[in-house]
Amino acid sequence: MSRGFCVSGAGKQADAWTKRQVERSTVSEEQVAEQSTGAAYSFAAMEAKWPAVWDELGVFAPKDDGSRERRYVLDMFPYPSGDLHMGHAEAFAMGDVVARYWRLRGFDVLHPIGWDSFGLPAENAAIKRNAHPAEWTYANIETQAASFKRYALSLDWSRRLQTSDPEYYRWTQWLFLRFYERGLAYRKNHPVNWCPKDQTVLANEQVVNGACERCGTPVTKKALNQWYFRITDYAERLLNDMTELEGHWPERVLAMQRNWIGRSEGAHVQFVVEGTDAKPQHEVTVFTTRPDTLYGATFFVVAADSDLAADLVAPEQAQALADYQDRVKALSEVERQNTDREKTGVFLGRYAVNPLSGEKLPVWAADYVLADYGTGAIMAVPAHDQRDLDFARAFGLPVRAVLDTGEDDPAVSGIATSGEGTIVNSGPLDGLSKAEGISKAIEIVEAAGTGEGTVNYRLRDWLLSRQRFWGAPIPIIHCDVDGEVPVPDDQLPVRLPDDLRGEQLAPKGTSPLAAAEHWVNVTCPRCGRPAKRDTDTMDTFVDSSWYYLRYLSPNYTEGPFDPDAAKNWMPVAQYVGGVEHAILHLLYSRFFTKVIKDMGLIEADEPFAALMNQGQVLNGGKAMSKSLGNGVDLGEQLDTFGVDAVRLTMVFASPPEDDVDWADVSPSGSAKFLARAWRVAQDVKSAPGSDPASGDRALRATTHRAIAESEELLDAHKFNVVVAKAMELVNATRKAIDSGPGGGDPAVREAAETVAIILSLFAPYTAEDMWAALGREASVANAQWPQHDPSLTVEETVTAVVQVAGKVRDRLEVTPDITEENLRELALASGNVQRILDGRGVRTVIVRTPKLVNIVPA
Ligand code: ANZ
Repeated sequence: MSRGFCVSGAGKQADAWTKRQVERSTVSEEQVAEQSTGAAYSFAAMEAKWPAVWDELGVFAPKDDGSRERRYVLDMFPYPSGDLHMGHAEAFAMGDVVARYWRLRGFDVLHPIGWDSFGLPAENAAIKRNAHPAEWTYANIETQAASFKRYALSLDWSRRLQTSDPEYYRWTQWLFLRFYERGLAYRKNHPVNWCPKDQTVLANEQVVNGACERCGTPVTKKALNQWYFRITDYAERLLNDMTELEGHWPERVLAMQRNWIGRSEGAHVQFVVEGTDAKPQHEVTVFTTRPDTLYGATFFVVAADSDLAADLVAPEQAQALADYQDRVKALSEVERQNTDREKTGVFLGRYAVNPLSGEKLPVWAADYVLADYGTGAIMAVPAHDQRDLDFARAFGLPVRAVLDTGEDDPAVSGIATSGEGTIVNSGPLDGLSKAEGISKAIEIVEAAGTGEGTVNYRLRDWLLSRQRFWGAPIPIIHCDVDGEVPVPDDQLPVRLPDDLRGEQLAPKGTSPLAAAEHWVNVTCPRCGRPAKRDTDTMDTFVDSSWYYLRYLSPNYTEGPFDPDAAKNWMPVAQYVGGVEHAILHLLYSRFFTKVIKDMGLIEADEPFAALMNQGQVLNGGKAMSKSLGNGVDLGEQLDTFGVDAVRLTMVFASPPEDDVDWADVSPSGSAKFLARAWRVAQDVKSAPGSDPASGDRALRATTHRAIAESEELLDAHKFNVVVAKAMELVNATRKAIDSGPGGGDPAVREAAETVAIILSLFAPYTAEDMWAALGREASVANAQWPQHDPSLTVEETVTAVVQVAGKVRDRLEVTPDITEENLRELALASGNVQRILDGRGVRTVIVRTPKLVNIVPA
């Protein structure tokens, strides 16, 4: 926040900054000044000049009139914590290449920007500074906006939005109510992940290795009345529609989503637990993916922290269970999830009857069975499930193999077998394969009415309540008479009170909103009696699940977005962002899109047709961090090298998805190259529009090959190689000017214009300045991508004559730079030569590349 360059609305400071930079940047470019006859390359002068021109021309707003094919390019919007950093600089540079390239290719490109501006950091900052979170948030947004503008991204600023604007969260609340009406938002009392430090609940997705994703504090469980979105209703569609994304999203992101949704095919099988008070008898259902192993079940386990354990326990074991439950509760999630941990459990004094074999299995409670997966109860098959085997060995329970896989006996080896094989010891299933056994077992239990085939998902409903202040209030009123009552649409938004600040926002386990009595106490919209507002706010992932739709019509007042605009623009053609959002944000956005489609408001099934994950910016092989002290300040980099050099370095360092190590790159090298390219444009002497056909053919071939290759490389997102092509072209052009046909040759102009157009993707200031030097009107961003002439890009060939014993026997078309070895091989492989040699050996082969081969037979 202390960087000089990004002070918004401070005209004087900005001017002073410009002057300073102009001085600084010209001094650091001696190598340019050397060959310069006129002005020197000055990034600061360009950075001072062009933004106003672009603004005035409105270069980056889409026409949106249907005259061109539309394409929507979107970068994951930033969170306004301080100023932009190197990571932003990389991600946004990549997205901008795509937006700018498509614009040059004649598409109508939408490339908007906004802020994901609700969330905890603002609230924590407000507590520290005795301020309102909005003050910190909006100040940071202005800082970032100024930096983005300096960074010359081709954004349409007119669509800017902030999720913490009442005009935005009004529609977040409106969408919540539509979800509510459809039964997709509901409240239940449930043990939830609780961060004792942040004093708020966390979604499963926000718990990483048992700890709070944000602060690393071990997460505990707490029973609370919470709001959920029923995302599980969409599990199947979220999974199946991924086929549409195949090839357009990184494979690893698709794999992570699939894994998160976690579809398991299997069966529900009912076991009767004998001797409980339940009338007639207690039936407990298990979920198993391996019904073929039913005869191998030797015990039965229920989740220790589920109600089931208490329901089933025999009186004489009740105390043992209670003691065990206390032990489990004291464990952190980290400890619980540790798979190496010794298995613990307690016998409940009951037996469950195997519906297939009639065998009685001891019932245990253990913490390795999770309360909220499947049914919270399992049949344990130690021979074929490692967790069960570990448990069996810990408590001396029997192990019985029922699938002969040829592997070592698990009872002896301690390793459960899981391969293919033949079923044994299993009555009617004997002799079948695993797959046949699964089908047959399901058939049998279905016929007997003791079970059925089923599909289970790992995905849980999305817990969206947060007991924090800086988020969209949940638009529900609680009335003693009418229960949950939605706030009527015409009373939206339910605004946050603006008189809470500082300590009043501190986490207390209940939402700070509960303390704002004037805000909480309302009348019931249905009966008019005194009632209370819901005091939770929404997870900020709700805000970011639909922002891409709001950009389409940011001022629309009839709904969250104009359905016609959505028809025109959705889905997003290229989404760009970090792989850290591979699960949460993308899954939630996909869910929102599907629900909104079901509401009839959009046609797209998926929000993001293509996804690009940019890598990280490292320093010295490590992620930049305060603790390592290896942070690189973006503002300083921009001040020293200029925007274009930093952007070019980001793009040139590696393909977008790879990490960039700032210790290994050379922004000063990029700056030198840009100066060189710029100098080329200054030295062009022919008039704009002069016919390149009359120009130097070799340079034209280089230019047109660069165009053709760049197209392919850009489509494949190999932006770094495109930069290399531009460098080659600059070198060839320099050579043509200095020692070839000279700056007056129309082919030199063609080459220089091509350089400007290609560079406009990575170095917009330099490219615009080159364009102006070439006598072209602003903006190069609106230029047409040049069409390559295929007759110029075909490789030249020469004719090589092949002689056998001095007589010409064949002629081969080869490239002029063919190697001696390759030409020899080609000649010897010739059909004519083979025929003449007719099996005779070869004494010697004389090769004169590229035109002659003489073969002397033995
Ligand atoms: C018997 C069996 C035999 C199993 C076997 C596996 C192998 P996925 O694939 O992840 O869905 N299971 C079911 N519910 C559970 C819970 N709440 N907590 C812990 N484990 C649970 O895993 C399904 C398998 O995990 C189920 O199939 C069950 O063990 C166990 F050779 O049943 B299986």
